[in-house]
Amino acid sequence: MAFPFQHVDFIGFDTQLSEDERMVRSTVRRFVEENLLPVIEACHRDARFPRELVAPMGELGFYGANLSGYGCAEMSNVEYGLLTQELERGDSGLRSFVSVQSALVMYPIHSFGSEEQKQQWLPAMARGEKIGCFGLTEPDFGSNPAGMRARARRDGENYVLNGEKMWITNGSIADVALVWARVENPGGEDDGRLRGFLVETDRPGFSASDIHGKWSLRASITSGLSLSDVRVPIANALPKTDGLKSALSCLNQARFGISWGAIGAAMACYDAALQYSKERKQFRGQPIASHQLVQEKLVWMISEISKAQLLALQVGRLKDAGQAGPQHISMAKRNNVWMALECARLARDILGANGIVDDAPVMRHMMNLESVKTYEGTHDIHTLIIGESITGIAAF
Ligand code: TGC
Ligand code: FAD
Repeated sequence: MAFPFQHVDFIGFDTQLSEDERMVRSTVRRFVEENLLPVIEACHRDARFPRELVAPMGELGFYGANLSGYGCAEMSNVEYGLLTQELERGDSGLRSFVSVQSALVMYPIHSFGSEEQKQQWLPAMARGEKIGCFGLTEPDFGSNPAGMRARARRDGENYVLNGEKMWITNGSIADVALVWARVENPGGEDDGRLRGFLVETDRPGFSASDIHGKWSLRASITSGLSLSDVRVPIANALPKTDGLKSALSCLNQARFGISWGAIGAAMACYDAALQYSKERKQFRGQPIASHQLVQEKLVWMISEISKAQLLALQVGRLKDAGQAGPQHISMAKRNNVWMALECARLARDILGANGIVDDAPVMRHMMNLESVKTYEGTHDIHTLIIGESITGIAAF
């Protein structure tokens, strides 16, 4: 079964995009068609991250693409969204790599780092020469990072870090881990506050071990991090972080990219299902697309994809105008990932038995999207974020 991707645009969405925006999309689409799609099913089977794509993506300016200066591409947020859409049409794992590098490590260095930290890390990360990971989640603290146990004890001109981080994308291949920890510095103004630390992964006491047996995001590396008396100079603390709020502001960037990325996964599933339904014949030699029940599924998919595109675009335009709140981004992440997962399930259904093998991309997308639904704030946590925004009552 080969399903060369057909452009998905039912409502003339492209008329809302500028020429530059369409050009970014075509560049990333071509990259994914030529470099990722030929290897992704094998990577997924072998649970291998296609690391050979890291440098080429750097050459094309995919990392930190919506940041300014330091070798970054200075794209708008909508262009950045189209970039993540196209990456995730290939695979959520590649989009995850780019999200973490860009939104969760480069963005905080750019926003909260010293000039020295920016010069040290951003140009090399933009080129893909250095890789970052983001350590917020712990074994006992996922949805509630405020409860974290990781500690950074001030000792003279150093901080000494101890703690465990879990489910960390890129963990074992990272050159630098951005680790969030609560500061112990009696008498200091940062005592008891959360802070971000740049930890070079070759420091004594730091180790990362990969999580195996995943049935989701198999082409992405997910690790546990262990920090045992890891000493970092004071200069490795991000100077401008302001407690948990700063960590959560990084999530806004990543969640925004995911809200577009999910559309890409949904498009891949819809397109495969549409093409298959026109070829596959059952009962009197008729294509299954001729059955009303099959059409209803396809109509649901294209309707939801179209609505998701408009939501992502509006949030992107708000973000470009500096007016996107966390609640807007939560709505886009929550809706679009849910929509994509439903599309993947419907597409799998339309493909029948052929839907369970990796000749078609749908089961892979479905399995990936189960993680995407959970990470960067679960579906239900985003329900509560939006609920708090409209009622003024926190129900976490
Ligand atoms: P809460 O009291 O609500 O907030 C603390 C302070 O932060 C502010 N704030 C935000 N600021 C910026 N952006 C946001 N999204 C913000 N959300 C809250 C808030 O206004 C407050 O400010 P201030 O001035 O009053 O101090 O904090 P809480 O402890 O009650 O938690 C709220 C909650 C549950 C929404 C938050 O903890 C949360 O979002 N939990 C979900 C955790 C999560 O998403 N983890 C993701 C880890 S990284 C990851 O998954 C990477 S996946 C890899 C990939 O992308 O590929
Ligand atoms: P829990 O918080 O234990 O939640 C379990 C269930 O309880 C969910 O259904 C949740 O919605 C529900 N629940 C929890 N609290 C409430 C509540 N108050 N009200 C109603 N329901 C609630 N983290 C990082 O820091 N960096 C990374 O790079 C990273 N990469 C990841 C990659 C993968 C593949 C995965 C799967 C996760 C990754 N994560 C990462 C972790 C991710 O952010 C967490 O898994 C996520 O925040 C949820 O935490 P949890 O898994 O501990 O679930």
